[in-house]
Amino acid sequence: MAAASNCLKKMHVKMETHARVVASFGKISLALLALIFGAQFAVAKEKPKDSQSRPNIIFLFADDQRADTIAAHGNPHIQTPNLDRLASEGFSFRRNYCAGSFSGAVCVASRAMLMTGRHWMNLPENKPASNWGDSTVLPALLTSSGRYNSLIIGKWHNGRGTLEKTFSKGRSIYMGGMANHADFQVQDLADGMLSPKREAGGFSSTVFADEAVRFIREAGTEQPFFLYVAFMAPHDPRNPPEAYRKMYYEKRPPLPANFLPRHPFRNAPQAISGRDESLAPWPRTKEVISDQICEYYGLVTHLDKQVGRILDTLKKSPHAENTIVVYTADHGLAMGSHGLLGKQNVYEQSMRCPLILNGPGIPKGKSSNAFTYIHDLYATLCDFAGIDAPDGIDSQSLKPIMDGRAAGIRESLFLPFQDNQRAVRDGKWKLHVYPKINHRLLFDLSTDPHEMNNLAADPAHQLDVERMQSLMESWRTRLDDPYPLSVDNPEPKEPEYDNSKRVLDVWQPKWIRDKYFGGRDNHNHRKPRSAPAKPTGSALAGAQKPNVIIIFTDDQGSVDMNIYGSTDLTTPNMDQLAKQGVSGIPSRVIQIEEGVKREMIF
Ligand SMILES: [Ca+2]
Repeated sequence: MAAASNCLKKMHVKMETHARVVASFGKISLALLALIFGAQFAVAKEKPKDSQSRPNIIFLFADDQRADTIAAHGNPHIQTPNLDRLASEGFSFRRNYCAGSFSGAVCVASRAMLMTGRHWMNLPENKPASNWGDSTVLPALLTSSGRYNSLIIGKWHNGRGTLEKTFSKGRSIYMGGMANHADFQVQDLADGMLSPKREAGGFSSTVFADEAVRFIREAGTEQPFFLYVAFMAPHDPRNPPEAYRKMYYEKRPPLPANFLPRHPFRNAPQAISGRDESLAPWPRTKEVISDQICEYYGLVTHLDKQVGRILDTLKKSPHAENTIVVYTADHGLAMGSHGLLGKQNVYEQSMRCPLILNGPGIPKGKSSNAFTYIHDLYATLCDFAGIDAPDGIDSQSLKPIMDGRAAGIRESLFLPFQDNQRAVRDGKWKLHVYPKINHRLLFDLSTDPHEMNNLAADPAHQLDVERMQSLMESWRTRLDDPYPLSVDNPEPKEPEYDNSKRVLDVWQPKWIRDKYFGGRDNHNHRKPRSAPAKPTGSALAGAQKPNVIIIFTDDQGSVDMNIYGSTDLTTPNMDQLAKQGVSGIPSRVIQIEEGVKREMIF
C-alpha cells in the first residue's frame, strides 16, 4: 500500500506545474524555492521555428569522461586538440552533472534521464533502465515534431524496447554497457528492426566516427538531421591503441590531488564489490593508478582524434553553418580519487562531466559556471529546434544562458545515488549524506574543490551543515525522494576490501588481465557472489508472480489433437489442458529452414 501510495503521489507531482508546486509546498519558504528554481521564471520561451530553419544536431556522447580531461578546460597534461577547438569555437558549461543514479550502472540512469528529460526519481519505479513509462523520448520528438532525420550510432545501454521507441534508423549500434574496444560486435537498425550482430571491424571510437563521417557526407539539405553518436570511450577496458597509452607512459600526468590508497568508509555497496572498483587491487598504489590514468587519457586522446575527423567532415560539408554540435559525457569517473576507480559515488569527479555546445547563434569561446544537468539538453535541443518540450519534464533549456539572457537556471544541485548516497551543493558548500551508515561530509568547495577536508564535525560549521541539510530536504520534497537520510540500525562504516573477490568481466583483454589481474581469466562478471537478500517490498511482489512451464513439442500440426478434430489420435491429457486453459489460438512458425513449414498450438 505504501508503495502504491508513493507511486500515486509521484504521478501527482509530475502532473503539477511549477507554479502549483510552489502553492502546494506550504512548509517550504518561498525564498528557498526561489533559490532552487528562481531563475527559470524569468526566462521567456522563444517561438517555434518552421522546419526550414531548424538546425541539424550532432550529439557526440562520451562514456565515463571526467570533466577535467579537456586541455582547454585547464588540464595541461592531456592532449585534446579537437575538443579544445570545439571549446574555443563554442560555449562550455563548466559545472555540468549527471543527476545521480538508480543503479550502479550509472550509464543507464544517465541516458534514461537524457532521453526522457526526467530525473530518475520521476521515471517509473519498476525497471527505469528500460521502462520509461509514458515519457516522450527526445529523438522521437525531434523526428515527429521537427521532421528530423534521426540516426543512432554507437552504444545503446537501455534495452531493445526503448531503442525501438527512440530511433528507427541506426548504424553500428552496440547493444550493451561495455565491450573490448578492439573486438566487439554491432548491429544496424532499419525501419525499427535490428539486424543480426556483425563484427565491428575496428576500434570502437574509429568505427563510430567512420559511420558519422559517412552520414554527414551523405546527408541532404532538404531535411534537418539529428545524429546521435554514443562512443564507448573512455569507459573501460582501458585499452586504447598502443601508441596512445605509450605517449602517456612516456610523459605521465600527475595523480589526482585527492588520490588515496583506499576509500576510508563504506560509501556504497559497489565500492567494495563492483566491477569498476575491481579494476585494480586494494590498496591502490601510485604506480597502478598512474598506469591506469595513462591508459584512460590514451582513450580520451584517441577519442578526441575521432571527434576531430567528424568536425572536419562537418566543416567541409553543406551543413557547416547550420549544425549544432553537442559534446558531453554520461558522467565522470574516480580514477584514483578518494581511493575509488568507478562512478558509483557522489564526489565531483564522478558526477561532473564535460559539456560544450557549438553552432549557429552560440557564442564562441565563452563558458559558464551555471549548474546544469546532462538532462537539461532535452529542453535545450527542443529550444534550438523550435519544438515545444513536453510538460512535466525536469529539463530546463540552457539557451538563455548562452544568449546572455540568464546567468543560471538553478542555484543548487542535488545528486542522489540509489538509497545509499545523497549530495547537495551550491556555489560554495557541498554536503554528502550516507544514510546507510549515518555519516555526513561537508566541504567548502571554494577553498577545497577536491573534497578533502571534511568540516561536518567542526562546531564552527554546524550552521552550514544545517543550512545544506535544509536545502537537501527541499530537493527531496521536490522530487518526492522515497529514501530516508538516516537509518535506525546503521551498517558498519569500515569497508572490507578483499582482493580475492575482485570481479573480472569478460571484456578485459589479455594484457589487462595479465597486468592488473595476475593473468587470471576465470571471468565472473555475470555470477552474483553473495546470497540473495531476504525478500522485502517489491521483491515479495516478485515471489508472488506465477511460475511458467513451457512444453514444446516437435512436428505437431495444429489439428494433431483429438479435441481439434483428429479422428485417428488419442490425446486425452492435451485435450484436458486445452479445455482448462485458453486455447484455439493457432500460431504459425512460418519458416525454420528453407522449404520447411511447421505449425503448433499454444
Ligand atoms: Ca558511462
